[in-house]
Amino acid sequence: MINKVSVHRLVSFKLKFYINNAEVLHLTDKIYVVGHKSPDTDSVTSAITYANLKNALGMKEVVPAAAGDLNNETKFLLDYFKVPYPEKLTDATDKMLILVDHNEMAQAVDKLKMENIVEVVDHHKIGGLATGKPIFFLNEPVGATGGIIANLYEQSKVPISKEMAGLMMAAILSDTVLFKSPTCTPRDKVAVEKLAKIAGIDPMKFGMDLLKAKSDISTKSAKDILTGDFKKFDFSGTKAGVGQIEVMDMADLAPKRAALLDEMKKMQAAEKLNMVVLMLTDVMKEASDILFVGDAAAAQGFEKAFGGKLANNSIYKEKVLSRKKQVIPPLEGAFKK
Ligand SMILES: [Mn+2]
Repeated sequence: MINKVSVHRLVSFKLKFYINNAEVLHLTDKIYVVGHKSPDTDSVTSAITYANLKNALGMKEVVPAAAGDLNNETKFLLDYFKVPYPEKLTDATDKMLILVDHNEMAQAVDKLKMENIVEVVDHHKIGGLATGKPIFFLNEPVGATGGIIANLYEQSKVPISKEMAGLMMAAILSDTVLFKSPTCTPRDKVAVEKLAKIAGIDPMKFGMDLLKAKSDISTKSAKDILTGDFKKFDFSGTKAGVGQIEVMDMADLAPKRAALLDEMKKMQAAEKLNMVVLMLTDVMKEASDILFVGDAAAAQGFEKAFGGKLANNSIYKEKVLSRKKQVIPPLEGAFKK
């Protein structure tokens, strides 16, 4: 009988076969699980929890990594559960990778070759990946990769430890902004309920602590804020970078606004982008002030995307919290040729 568990075992077996295969013997014997650059909590915890699952399934060569420095929220979380920080991986030369929480090469670790991707577990739009061989590719439209991985534990009949439950729960709370984001699905709420029981934690109370850690910008420079959660996109040839900072009170960001626009201009020039966008998201008011810096054609597309006129380098949008669901799709639509 082929059930989900045996499919998963088969995948693990297949992976082992690839490792033993002569054509990949020159590569490192490790397989890194890694999320996107400018790693957020879901990216980092998905790497840790998925590597832990693989280890439990006997694949000891799988190790977690982070594609950059950890943010304050992730550090708070890992410290709370006394889980060690994963190693930093910024160069994928000759390395085999399992991608979690992203599937676009523009967001992946530098120098990654598509043929060295052995698996993908994600919850984003599919962005142009092409592999030479069949790989395990699991992408579901839910609020966080953490919930997908929790399901994989269940399907594989691997017990979830208190620590791993806490990490996956936090990933869902963080990515869905405490269930407020339109990306949140009923499955995310069910998963948090289950995981919170295992972790022995009040999820909403802990979620507020996570938010506080995330929105603590007191020690952050304008550059830190811009690059802390920044992703690159290609909208029909228009090269864009879209960052986001979530705070509990937008007023905290007002004194840094000029410096942020300055950093965005520098970034646009240095990275040769047509535009740089930064969402200043107030999670309590559930609104975003969307800052824009870019060329004239990009400005036109930006205004079309959000149905407004740029004033003082931004358009303010009520009820906009999600880059993935409320900012990237309209931008993609506006630039479509
Ligand atoms: Mn995510």
